[in-house]
Amino acid sequence: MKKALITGITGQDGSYLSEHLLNLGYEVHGTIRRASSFNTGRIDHIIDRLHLHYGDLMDVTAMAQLLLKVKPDEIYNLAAQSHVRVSFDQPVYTGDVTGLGALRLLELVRTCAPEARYYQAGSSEMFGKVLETPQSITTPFYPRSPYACAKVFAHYSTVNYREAYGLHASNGILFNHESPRRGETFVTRKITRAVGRIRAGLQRRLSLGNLSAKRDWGFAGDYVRAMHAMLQQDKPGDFVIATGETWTVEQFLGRSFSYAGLNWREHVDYDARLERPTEVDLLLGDSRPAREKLGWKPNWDFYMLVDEMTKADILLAEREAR
Ligand code: NAP
Ligand code: F7E
Repeated sequence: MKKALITGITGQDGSYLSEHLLNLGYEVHGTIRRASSFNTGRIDHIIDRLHLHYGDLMDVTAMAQLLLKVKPDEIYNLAAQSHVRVSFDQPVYTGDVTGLGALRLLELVRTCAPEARYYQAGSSEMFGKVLETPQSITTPFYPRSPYACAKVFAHYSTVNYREAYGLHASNGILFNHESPRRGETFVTRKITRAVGRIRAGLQRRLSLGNLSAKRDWGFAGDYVRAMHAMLQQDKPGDFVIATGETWTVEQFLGRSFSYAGLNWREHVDYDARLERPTEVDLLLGDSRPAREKLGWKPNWDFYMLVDEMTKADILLAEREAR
């Protein structure tokens, strides 16, 4: 039985990746952080089948002990301070966890588990102020936030450890991917949560920032399949994972509100504090190499994504209202 170790198992992607690996027959280990309140909500439904360990990318000693104890065949580094807006408020912390955290882990893989295959959770935010459209694996990076700068550092550290030490280390450059388990401060979930609550009479207004930003939004459940597929390749490599379609925040907003029979213009306020000092205006990914080499393709399109997220949040708000 293959063993996988997932950092960030309590996050959106960690939960879907755990399900996928369990279905494939893996023994799944993951790191969790001690918090003053429960933080395993996304994995509670499978928690009896998981092996959870306290761990933090800031804590080299604990991570080293974990690698030596678990001896994973595959390591998925999903842990990060992953919020772009927050990274402007906590730039050094974000650099430490999201950038240096990956390097710390790579160094531990090199010394404690050199045979393990390593996946680095890269991001389309690295393309930032895009230098070409669509963005592909050969598009130069132009990061626009401390988060994106940290991810660029993690990306090149992964490439360097592959080339310098022969690690089987791969970067997935994933475009935005969402789900009913998405964190509630990311724009898609913030919108669908508000739609559910407005419809249930629990909320009246929704404050948003820039509505004209364009994103290539996919479904997280589809994207974790690509992470696993990368580590099954004989040779490690870097892949862009995207749907190949781009939509504005306003289009997401319009679709979600109309799904619930509401008009967004009657409920949404503009709040300048939600703008970023430097914005990423347009993301659109070219994932053809992943489709050809990994046999990967997304099953959900934009409309399905918005509708499923909205439906789930309508049900959640109805439960809250009761
Ligand atoms: P997420 O929901 O924010 O989850 C982040 C995970 O990292 C959580 O489990 C969190 O633990 C953990 N974490 C944070 N700081 C940590 C630390 N110092 N040590 C150990 N664990 C720590 O993110 P996601 O959406 O699942 O994304 C997964 C990864 O893909 C992230 O690296 C993200 O930057 C990257 N990414 C995401 C997208 C996307 O659209 N979702 C696109 C491209 C790349 P707690 O639960 O304890 O906070
Ligand atoms: O913003 C605009 C905002 O925070 C999307 C992370 O998973 O994907 C995510 O980063 C857009 C931006 O995602 C609000 O200005 C307007 O243009 O949902 P987001 P993100 O910044 O694209 C990438 C690929 C990652 O790697 C990251 O980890 O929406 N926007 N009004 C807003 N955004 C938020 N959060 N809140 C608003 O009220």
